[in-house]
Amino acid sequence: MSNTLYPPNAAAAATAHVSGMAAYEALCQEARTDYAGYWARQARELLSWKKPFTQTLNESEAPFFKWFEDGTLNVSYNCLDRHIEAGRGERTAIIFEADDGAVTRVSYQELLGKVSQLANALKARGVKKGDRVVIYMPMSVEGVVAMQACARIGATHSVVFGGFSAQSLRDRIQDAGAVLLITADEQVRGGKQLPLKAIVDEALADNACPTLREVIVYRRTGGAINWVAGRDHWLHDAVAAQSTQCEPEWVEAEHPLFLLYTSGSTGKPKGVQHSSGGYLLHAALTTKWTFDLKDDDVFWCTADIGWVTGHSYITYGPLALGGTEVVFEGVPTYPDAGRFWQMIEKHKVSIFYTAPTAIRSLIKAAETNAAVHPRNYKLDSLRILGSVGEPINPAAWEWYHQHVGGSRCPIVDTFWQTETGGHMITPLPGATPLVPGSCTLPFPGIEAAIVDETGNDVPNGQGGILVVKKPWPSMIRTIWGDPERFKKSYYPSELKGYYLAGDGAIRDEQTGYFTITGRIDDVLNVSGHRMGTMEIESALVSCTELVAEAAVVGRPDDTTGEAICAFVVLKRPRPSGDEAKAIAKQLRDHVAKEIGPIAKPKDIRFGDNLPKTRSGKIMRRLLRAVAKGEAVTQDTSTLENPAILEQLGQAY
Ligand code: 6R9
Repeated sequence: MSNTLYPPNAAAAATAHVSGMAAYEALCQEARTDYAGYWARQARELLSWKKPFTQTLNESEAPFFKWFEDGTLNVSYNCLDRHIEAGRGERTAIIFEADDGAVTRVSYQELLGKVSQLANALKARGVKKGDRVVIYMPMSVEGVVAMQACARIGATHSVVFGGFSAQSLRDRIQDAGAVLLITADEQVRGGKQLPLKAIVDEALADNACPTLREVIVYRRTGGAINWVAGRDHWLHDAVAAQSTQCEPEWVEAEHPLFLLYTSGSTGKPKGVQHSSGGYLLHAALTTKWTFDLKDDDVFWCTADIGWVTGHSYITYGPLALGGTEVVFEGVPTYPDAGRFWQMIEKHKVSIFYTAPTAIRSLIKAAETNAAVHPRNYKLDSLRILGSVGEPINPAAWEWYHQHVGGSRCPIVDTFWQTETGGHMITPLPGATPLVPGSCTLPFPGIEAAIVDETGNDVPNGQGGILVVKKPWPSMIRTIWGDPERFKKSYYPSELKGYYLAGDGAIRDEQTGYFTITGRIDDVLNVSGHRMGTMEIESALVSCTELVAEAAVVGRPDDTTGEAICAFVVLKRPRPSGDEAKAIAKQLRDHVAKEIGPIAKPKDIRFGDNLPKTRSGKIMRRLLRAVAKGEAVTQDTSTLENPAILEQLGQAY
């Protein structure tokens, strides 16, 4: 954390939804005084309920908390119909920019028509409230429509990121017990056409997913694909005869809106289950306060809908508020690394939300190619910048602030997780003085704290475990099909009933500001993507013809935040030189096939065995030092075979 303090711009702060620290404090105070009352007020003011709730929070089955339990609503009604009923149907909901730069604008009225047609098509195919639908789509209007259509009929969606492999997709379809899948023929990224349908075919091969009845395919490129008659249907055919009206399914507030699989400390990804009412409330409230979204804003969140950020800040939050947002199909570096800046200029984006890893790679690009430096673009439409997914280092923060934000835009460094549904610790742009590298203070109503292993508060200035002391509306409800794992992972008995985030943090002695110090479990954060070390280890050892044993750790990386480093013992003699390179490539390809390209280890190191204690435990701390290229200062006297340290020094 740096020491520079950036107070909010007074003129801009004056008109903010939360204007000034006193207003922030007052909200926090309201929540402290009457916790349930505070959240009930927000839920009544921000959401439209079919049947108003009378019970705000039910803690009787803690940690399975229930919010707004006896109320009913529909998420898609809240995101679409109510804006049209208020006479705002002609407003642009989505400005879609394709990989090749083609732009499509979709109004709220048009979006509702598309969502209703697909919702009707799903119903016609027998999809019912509570059924699970997997969405494996490119960044597209149709991807958002697919999610909203599920919400409209009360089907629970589970979006799988388009970069995941057939194996990962299959695991998720099976775990969710999905009945239908929505995909595209191909996706287009960086000028390349990449398969989606072919991966779906592979995932479904050999009747691997018996619950899945049908596949709906959006024609994005028209590329050649395989077709299973009876199972596969074109999206345009499925919706052609459907009405643009569809009565929303009014669901209970606790009805599962979606499952989203994420990595934990064990090998198997977990299906994080979110609610309808509580989730939507926080997605909307954080979009309003953290981004200060107003009618004349153009909001752009660069995340993919396959991650939670795309759920809360593309599909749900901005639409719940009737905002106008950019949805982008492509990548930040195509046709060149000026793409983001060019798009901000073109669409007059006023709120821009991206990940530190993107910023760091664009800094690098601008350093080597002056033509893609943000100073070449007209970025004066910007008024607020955001960061998410990993800690933003002060140097990247300063560059983002100066060169993208013209030293006038506050940066909201938003700390949150798939499990939290929305922002937990974040500055509010019209209130909070900023410190580069710190996510500053909890969102009003979020009781974040730092404790020791027994759940006792630690003083400011002393690091500890990040917890949330009280339940909040958008929290994870359970892990799909595994309530025990939910309790064990997030509410371990020694933590006094606090939610365990899995991150370490420290609060500044003077300001009380939070800085996240990184995961305290075996989860890595590579380019803002969460991955379990065990997940990658299982993928490596599943290459049974080659691998005897594998251990995976993270090491710091200038661009991606963390990089994956794998230590591998082969079933054959330890290779070196070109042979080692070839085997390393084979292993990377294997991991890409098992999980997806994002999980490919950057470094692979081969040893005759792994460093273990005499009791057989892999010495991970030592491996982390080796991965960093640090001298091993740790006591290695308990090492069974000290000679391997030298072998592991070589990375391929
Ligand atoms: C939204 C999202 C969650 C993990 C989280 C933490 C890291 C996210 C951060 C941050 C520091 C921030 N993280 N935002 N660390 N500062 N502003 O990223 O969800 O994919 O579940 O990852 O990401 O380690 O625990 P998810």
